[in-house]
Amino acid sequence: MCSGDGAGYAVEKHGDATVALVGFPSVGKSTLLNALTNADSEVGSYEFTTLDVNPGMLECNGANIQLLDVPGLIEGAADDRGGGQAVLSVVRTADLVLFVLSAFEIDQYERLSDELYENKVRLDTEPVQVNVRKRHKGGINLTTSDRVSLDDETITEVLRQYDFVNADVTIREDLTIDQLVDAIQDNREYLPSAVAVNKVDLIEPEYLETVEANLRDHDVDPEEAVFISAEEERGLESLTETIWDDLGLIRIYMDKPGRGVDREEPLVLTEGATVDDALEKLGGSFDQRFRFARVTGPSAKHDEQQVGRDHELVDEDVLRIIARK
Ligand SMILES: Nc1nc2c(ncn2[C@@H]2O[C@H](COP(=O)(O)OP(=O)(O)O)[C@@H](O)[C@H]2O)c(=O)[nH]1
Ligand SMILES: [Mg+2]
Repeated sequence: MCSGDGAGYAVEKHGDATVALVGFPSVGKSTLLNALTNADSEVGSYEFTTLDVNPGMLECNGANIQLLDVPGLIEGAADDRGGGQAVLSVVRTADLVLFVLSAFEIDQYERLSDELYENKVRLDTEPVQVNVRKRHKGGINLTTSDRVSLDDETITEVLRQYDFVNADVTIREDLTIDQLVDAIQDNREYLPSAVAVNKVDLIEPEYLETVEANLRDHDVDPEEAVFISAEEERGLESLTETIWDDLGLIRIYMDKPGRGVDREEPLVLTEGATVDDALEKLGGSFDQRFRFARVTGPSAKHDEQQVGRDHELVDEDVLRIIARK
C-alpha cells in the first residue's frame, strides 16, 4: 500500500530512502512523479520543463520514500551542458536509480546508463574487494588467488598508474581492469536500478514485442521492466512494488513500553540491519542506555528472544528495547 504525500520541502536527504528518476526530457518523469506522489512537478509537452530537481514523497508500507524528478540526463552532462553535474550529484546520493523510458525510445537507456557509468555510478553490481595497504617503501607486494586471471604485471602497472607505488595488495576474486580501477578509487557509487517503460497507453499490442526486443538489446530483462502509463495511472502499483523490493527496505515494529506494538509507523531500515542500526535510527539516548532487546517475528528463534546489538533484523520483526533508566 503506497500513496502520495504533498511536496513543499527542500531537496536534501529526506525520508527513509531516495529514488532518482532518470530519463530524457518528455518521457514523462514529471507526470510520473505527480501520479505517484501528488507533488506538483511542472508538466509540459515541450523539452526542459523541469530545470530543477523536484521532490515528492511516496508513502509505502509505512516508509517515506523520496522521489526526485531530475532534469534530463542528456549526453554531455559530464561537461555540464544543461546543468548535468547537478543532476549527477543528485543521482549519486540516491538509493535507487529509476530509468524512465518512453516505450518508443528504449534506446535512450544506453545513453543514460553510459552517462552514469562515465560519472562513476555503477549499477546493479557489487564492488570487487581489493585490499590495499599503503607502505613507505618496498614497491608493490601483490598477493592474488588462483581465481584472478589478470597477470601480476598488468595489475602492478594499473596500481602504479593510480599512484600506488609502495603497497601490500591482496586480490581474491577475478576482476577486469576496469573493476580493479573502480576498487582502488573511492569515488564510485554502487546503486541498484530499475526500468519503467512509460506511455504504454500509446502502443498497439503488436508493438509490445518490439519494445521487449529493444529492452533485451540493451540487456534489460523485459520481465523486470515495469510497463506503465503515468498519464493514465496504469502499472503504478507494480512500479511501487518494484521500488520497494529494489530498495531492500525492512519494517521493524517497535514494541513500546505501555503502548504496545506500533504497526502504523514502523522503523524503516535496510536489509541486513542489526539492533545497533535500529538504536541509531531511534536516536535519543537509546544507544547509551541499551541493555538488551527482545525480538518476536521472522528473525527470532522464539517469541521474545533476547538478543544483543549485533542481532540481524528481518522485515516485520517486532522489537522491544530494554534500556537502563
Ligand atoms: N500518452 C501519454 N502521455 C504521457 C505519459 N506520460 C507523460 N505523457 C506526456 O508526455 C509529455 C511530457 O511529460 P513530462 O512529464 O513533462 O515529461 P518529463 O520531461 O520527462 O518530465 C506531456 O505532454 C505528458 O502529458 C503517458 O503515460 N502516456
Ligand atoms: Mg519534467
